[in-house]
Amino acid sequence: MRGRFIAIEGLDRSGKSTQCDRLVAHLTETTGNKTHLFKFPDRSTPMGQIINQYLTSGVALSDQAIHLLFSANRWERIEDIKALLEKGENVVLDRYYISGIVYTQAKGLERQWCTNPDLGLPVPDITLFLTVSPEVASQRGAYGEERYEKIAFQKRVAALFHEVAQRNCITVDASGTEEEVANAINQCVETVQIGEALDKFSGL
Ligand code: T5A
Ligand code: NA
Repeated sequence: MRGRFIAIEGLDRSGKSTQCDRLVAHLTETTGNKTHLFKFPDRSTPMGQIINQYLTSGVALSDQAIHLLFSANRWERIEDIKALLEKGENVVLDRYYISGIVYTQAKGLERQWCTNPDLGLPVPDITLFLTVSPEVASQRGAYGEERYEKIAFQKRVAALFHEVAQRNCITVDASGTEEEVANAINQCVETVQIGEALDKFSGL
């Protein structure tokens, strides 16, 4: 049987990375299978390094160009992810194509244009959307250092995320303690049904 494939989405500083680490530990323990974490953007690849420069040091790229790089950065890791799942190992994703679509759409580009480059990516068994108000997120450590960490922009992203999440995600309140959020996530993950074949992403 193939491994579990779980994505965690949310706003900047909603606690995704903290919860992904906890979920990896939880799945390793409860399923007895190896569990791997992939974080998007993956800043370690050559494309990821350009993305990192764009996010952190004001390198100029058109909205279209950076969007396609974010998508290509997912495609460049996807064969590795599929191979692990087929071996029966679990994969947790820290952001995936929903982030890709809503952050660019929040800049004013069309939903369909934003979706096209990610069509065909494998769909997770479950996507959890961590919700926290942009005001609460902005109180958390090191906020405001990266390009998109501005409250007005985050509010546009949040509105789009909430709309998309109704059909594509299970929403988890992430304003509680780390422990409370982790317990809520673990409960959601226990109910997941795993089909044999991975669906291909065909739109939100
Ligand atoms: N982006 C990304 C796109 O535009 N298109 C794309 O296709 C993709 C994939 C960087 C940016 O790129 C954009 C979105 C982003 O703007 P990123 O590297 O994932 O993406 O950056 P962030 O989302 O900002 O990731 P962060 O690591 O900054 O935030 P996390 O992972 O949500 O939060 P985390 O766990 O690191 O926690 C942040 C702080 O809060 C504390 C932690 O200790 C930490 O200090 N914290 C809590 N505090 C109180 N209560 C809790 N429950 C807490 N949980 C964590
Ligand atoms: Na950030």
